[in-house]
Amino acid sequence: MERNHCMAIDKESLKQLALSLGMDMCGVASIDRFATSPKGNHPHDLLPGAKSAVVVGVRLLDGVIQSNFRAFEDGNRQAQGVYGTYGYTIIPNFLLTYACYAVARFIEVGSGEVAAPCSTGPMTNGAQISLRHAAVAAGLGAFGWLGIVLTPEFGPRNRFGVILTTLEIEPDPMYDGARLCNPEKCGICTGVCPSGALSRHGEDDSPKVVDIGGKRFEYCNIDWAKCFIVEEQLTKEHGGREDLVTSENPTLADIFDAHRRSPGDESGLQRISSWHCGRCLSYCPAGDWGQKFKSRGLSGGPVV
Ligand code: B12
Ligand code: SF4
Ligand code: SF4
Repeated sequence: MERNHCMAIDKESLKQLALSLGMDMCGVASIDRFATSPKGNHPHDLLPGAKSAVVVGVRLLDGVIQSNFRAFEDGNRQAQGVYGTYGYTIIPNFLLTYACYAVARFIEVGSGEVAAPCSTGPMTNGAQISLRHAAVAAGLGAFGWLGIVLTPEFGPRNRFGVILTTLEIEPDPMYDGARLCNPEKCGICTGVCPSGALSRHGEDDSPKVVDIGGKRFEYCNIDWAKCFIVEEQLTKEHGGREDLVTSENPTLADIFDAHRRSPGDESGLQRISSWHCGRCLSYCPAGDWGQKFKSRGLSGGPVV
């Protein structure tokens, strides 16, 4: 088959392709917006000469998020499997993976430039780039105190995928809308976290401060080991069958040791499923949470 390597890529067609594949958003960042990336996590560490990062995103359905409330508020633990499947492991992870591949293929076939789709999450082989920093760089939203990206429509209830390319695509503007998070007044994410993984605003003298495209963002300090314990049910207190972690102040080494000793899960696609929490994401009020969940009687509100 004859290859057409000379056509120019129309950005709108690229975005339409992403939307037609089940994406809810798509934005483009120029690589200069990653100037402050730590060594090893810069787009050029994955694709030397990359000029643009295309970021696609899917929202999580309200019906999927509310299954978490059935688990957290009604004690219906089976209900959370809906979130595991449709909000985490399978959809949206595979939707993003397919969309990243299709967008990369569209760029390569249409322009002759190189396009590298990145891993999107569980079961897709490693993490090459920070998807959350890329989503901010592409103008899709801004960091919330909880450490992930808020969009005006869906708050943190989104997932992202990234395609790096040597093709120069006109970047979208960075998010410049209304402030989405006010941690001085809110703090719900910190309050609902069952393991205290998220630092409290004002009580922590070193929040993470990042500069992306000349804009300053701030988010909490996250203790990843504490998050893993709940997400993966590594203790009885957090729903596990045994205490795979016993330390009061666990380190990531304790977590990896627990992974080695874990017998693994009997259902689902992950050997150790990591979708058992998501309280910070589920209860964050950004993205019309009150109207979507509280006023419909789907949640009684966060228990802080
Ligand atoms: C593994 C993983 C987890 C693990 C552990 C995370 C860890 N860091 O050890 C666990 C299971 C605990 C976890 C938890 C959650 N996760 Co998670 N996770 C990931 C995953 C797949 C890889 C993380 C990683 O290693 N990234 C690579 C490193 C390099 O990125 P980083 O940690 O963000 O970068 C750090 C530095 O290198 C530097 N940096 C890197 N690049 C750049 C660039 C610039 C410009 C700057 C300034 C700095 C910088 O800054 C960071 C701070 O140290 C990412 C997807 C991804 N590839 O990022 C999702 C991801 C971050 N998770 C996501 C989500 C939703 C969650 C949960 C809510 C899970 C849930 N149940 O729903 C919680 C959130 C907890 C919280 N409040 O943050 C989403 C966030 C979406 C969003 N709205 O922003 C992501 C982006 C997946 C996706 N496909 O969308 N997660
Ligand atoms: S996912 Fe759960 S354990 Fe992890 S930071 Fe959010 S609330 Fe805390
Ligand atoms: S729960 Fe509140 S403080 Fe936390 S990220 Fe959402 S809006 Fe910000």
